[in-house]
Amino acid sequence: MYQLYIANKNYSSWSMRPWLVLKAFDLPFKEIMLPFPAERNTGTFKQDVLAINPNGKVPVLIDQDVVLWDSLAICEYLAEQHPQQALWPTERKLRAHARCISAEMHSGFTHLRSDCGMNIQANLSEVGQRLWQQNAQLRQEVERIESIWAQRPHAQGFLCGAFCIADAFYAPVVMRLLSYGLPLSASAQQYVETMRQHAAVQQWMDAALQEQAWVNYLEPYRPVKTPKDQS
Ligand SMILES: N[C@@H](CCC(=O)N[C@@H](CS)C(=O)NCC(=O)O)C(=O)O
Repeated sequence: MYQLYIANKNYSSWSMRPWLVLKAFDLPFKEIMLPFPAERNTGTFKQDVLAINPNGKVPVLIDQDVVLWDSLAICEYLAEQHPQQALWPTERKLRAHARCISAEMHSGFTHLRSDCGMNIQANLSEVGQRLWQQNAQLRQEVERIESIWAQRPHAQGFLCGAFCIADAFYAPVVMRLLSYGLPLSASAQQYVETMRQHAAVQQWMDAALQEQAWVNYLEPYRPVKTPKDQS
């Protein structure tokens, strides 16, 4: 059985991608959570990940004697191992499109990624409004994401029709857009809803909402909870 090492579901956008692919395609795996430390460079997270992966990051997939890191490499491996399932679309042109938009996500959208870190529990719509007004590059990136989503074959469907790796790559984007309440067209809102209704996405979100951990260096916007706030 595969072993997938991930970090906190609330924060770890890269972990979410292969986890969703494994769940969505019903591929049996054991999940191993290595939580981020509360403060940067503390705790055992880094040494625990380095013990299995020289890159020192999650996600990591272990398949017997094969160790894979990097979400895209993991998803490509899974697609290769399960050719009978359409992890990538079966149609050649659609598959090429799915690969391009996944790679575009993997290597791009730096403003969205750095300014709007994934934080499923948080309602950061006020922060989102401010960022939206101040950051033209963020607006351009969201515009590009909307145009990618608008190319999906059916308004109520996924990026290439049925759920595939490309959707798993855009799932954390959906989480960010929700937390930061960034303005979206009706078509993009429909895609957000389609994603939210996917059983695997729901499972990930539910688990993220249950988490108690507060990772200080991934919380640039929410005020730290004081004992008084919690009472
Ligand atoms: N490109 C990598 C990025 C992996 C990554 O940055 N993972 C984060 C967690 S979401 C991590 O492990 N950060 C810990 C660190 O950098 O020390 C992938 O696709 O898997």
